[in-house]
Amino acid sequence: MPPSSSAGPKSRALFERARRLIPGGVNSPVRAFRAVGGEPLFIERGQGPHVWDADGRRYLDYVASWGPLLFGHAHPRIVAAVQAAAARGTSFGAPTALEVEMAARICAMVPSVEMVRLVNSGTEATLSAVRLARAATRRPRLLKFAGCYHGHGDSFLIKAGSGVATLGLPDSPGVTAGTAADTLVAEFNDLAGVTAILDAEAGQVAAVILEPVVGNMGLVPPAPGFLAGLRALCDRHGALLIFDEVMTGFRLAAGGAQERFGVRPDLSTFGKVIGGGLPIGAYGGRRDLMELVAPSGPVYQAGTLSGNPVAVAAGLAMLEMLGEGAVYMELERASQELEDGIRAHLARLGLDLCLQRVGSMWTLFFQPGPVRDWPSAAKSDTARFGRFFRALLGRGVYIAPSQYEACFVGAAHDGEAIETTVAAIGAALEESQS
Ligand code: KE4
Repeated sequence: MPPSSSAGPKSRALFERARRLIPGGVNSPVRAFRAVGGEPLFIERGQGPHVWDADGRRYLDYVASWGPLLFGHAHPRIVAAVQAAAARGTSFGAPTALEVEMAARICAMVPSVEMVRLVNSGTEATLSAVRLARAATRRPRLLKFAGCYHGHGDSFLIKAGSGVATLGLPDSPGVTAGTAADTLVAEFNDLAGVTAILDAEAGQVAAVILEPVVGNMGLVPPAPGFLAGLRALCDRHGALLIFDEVMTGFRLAAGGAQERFGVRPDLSTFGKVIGGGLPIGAYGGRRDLMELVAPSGPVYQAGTLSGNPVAVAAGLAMLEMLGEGAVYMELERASQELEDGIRAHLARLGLDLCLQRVGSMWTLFFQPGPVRDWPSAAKSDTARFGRFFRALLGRGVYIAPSQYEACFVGAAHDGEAIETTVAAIGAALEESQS
């Protein structure tokens, strides 16, 4: 079946049924295609760089499960690891050797992580890291950045990115005024703004949390000196620096964005890649902080399926593959080829659009740019992005269904896939110019 710019009959029927049973018909808002119009594709299977929808249509996939699938869909080594682990039992509620190996790998790959706790999602990782920071500093406030997304924990749903920005929900009902009062918001890349808040809130800020490279307002890199400036400000004010590397971890480098930019946080959060597509999260960092976590310390955090052997087996297979070859060089080469191709079409068509990329994460903003923070990201022409998204889908390329998300190149995107993508983007840009 040829690809289509809109959902086929089987996806539509599934969506109709789903909407009666699941809020909005989806188990996560950003999947609902609300920002790009039309109904979501229901995906039936994936293989390498492709996914097939319920109507049998094939697409080159740049969502990649929102980041985890660095080696594409259904990689044989990950599938085999999952099958073998599941055959030994899916969960024990007891420690297993695999979890120790995973902790050792994370600590070896990310030098700032001296100790780590596995959880089941990025949200669990970030809310646990913030609880730990508040306990360690005995301070109530958290400073985050507009447009950054750290999962759906109450403290984070203040001017958040990702689906919150996509749906235009500035904050979420259900978050109490008290909780919101303890979350301070600065603009990304604005050190002066951070300085002013930390000065005004002297002694009250437990931590500064950020995506060191933002994926959740679209791809926004840190300005030169921004991350190092935050490190110095946190040191001066006795606040902890938390890098939320749920999306960037193990993707932008073996040691994540902190390796790429050479800034050492006190705590880091992870997810996605370390689960190989299965549910997982992790938080870790300085030993003196992590030893405060129960049962070694008083900061409580728990999880029935934390360190689940099947998820950890998939993640270990992923990390093993990351350690074996020049995958990051491969990702950089393919991503650069994609960027060069898109820029050539923008020049050919005389389109003043803003393409931003760090490593294998990229976003084409429908505005001249540059996009440095949420206010600048929010100037994007989201209606035009929606037309582009659908024109691209009709040409068999499936990117993130929101202007405020990153797209992901994977090791399975070979030369042919990149060439096909570049051609489709060129045609979709032409079609959606009006
Ligand atoms: P989860 O709870 O969704 O596993 O992770 C939350 C999270 C935390 N931190 C960062 C930097 C993240 O990107 C995420 C989740 N990312 C979104 C994609 N923008 C997940 C997609 C979704 O919400 O369905």
